[in-house]
Amino acid sequence: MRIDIVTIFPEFFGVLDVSLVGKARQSGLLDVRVHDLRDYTHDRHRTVDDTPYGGGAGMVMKPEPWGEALDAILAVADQTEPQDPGVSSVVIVPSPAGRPFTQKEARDLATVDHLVFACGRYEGIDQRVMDHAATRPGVEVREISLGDYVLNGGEVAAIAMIEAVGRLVPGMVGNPESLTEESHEDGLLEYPSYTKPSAWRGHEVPAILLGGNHGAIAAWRHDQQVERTRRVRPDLLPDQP
Ligand code: JEE
Repeated sequence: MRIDIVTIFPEFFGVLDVSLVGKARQSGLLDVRVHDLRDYTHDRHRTVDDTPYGGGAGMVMKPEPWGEALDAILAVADQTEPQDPGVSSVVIVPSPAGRPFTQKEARDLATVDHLVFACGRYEGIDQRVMDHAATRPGVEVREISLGDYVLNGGEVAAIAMIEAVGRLVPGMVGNPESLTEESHEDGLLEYPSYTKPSAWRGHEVPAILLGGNHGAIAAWRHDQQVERTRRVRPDLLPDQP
């Protein structure tokens, strides 16, 4: 999978050299490239923002640098076979006004060959950038929100999305069994986990887990899942009051 990231803060993405995503990059499974939006400006001050039409607070990202950056990055996608009608690139625009990012979205994005993350700052990106990109053959644009809270830009959201997608890319994870388990998800929160020692600072591991009765352990774990879900995420259970 190829991932291009456009941002005015390329240094945020240093974290992608680390851990699972870092290993996938070393193995060649993930090809991640970070682009500085200011490299696509032409003025002395490398300006990327301007005042909003219609007034209002803050600044908006100018369309021209974004247009040139996406022209360069999507030129690769344009070269794919004309008789291939499918989507070759998905442009993801992190936005507080996007549809919510979910595990389902992550699973879908993990099947795409080319992802482009367009990370905005200020009050966001001129809407015509997204509208124009969506007119390109083979390109789909998705405005996606990491969650219902306000960040200062799209970078942190993009990093979270790349980690969630990256671990699902086929051939990538160190532990395929943990992913099989996730795909059989029942929509409940996880049960609590314990490891050695069996007693620590006066807290005991639940006795059922030490007994080796695998049927009883499975039933206890399921019970814990239901109880925890009712307590902290009742919205996940069917038949809401
Ligand atoms: C991308 C700029 C900052 C702050 C106006 C008006 C928004 C933009 N889950 C998520 N939260 N925030 C983002 C996100 C934030 C971004 C950009 C993503 C680019 N910003 C910004 C304030 C506002 N506010 C009232 O409603 C809330 C706009 C994000 C994701 N993904």
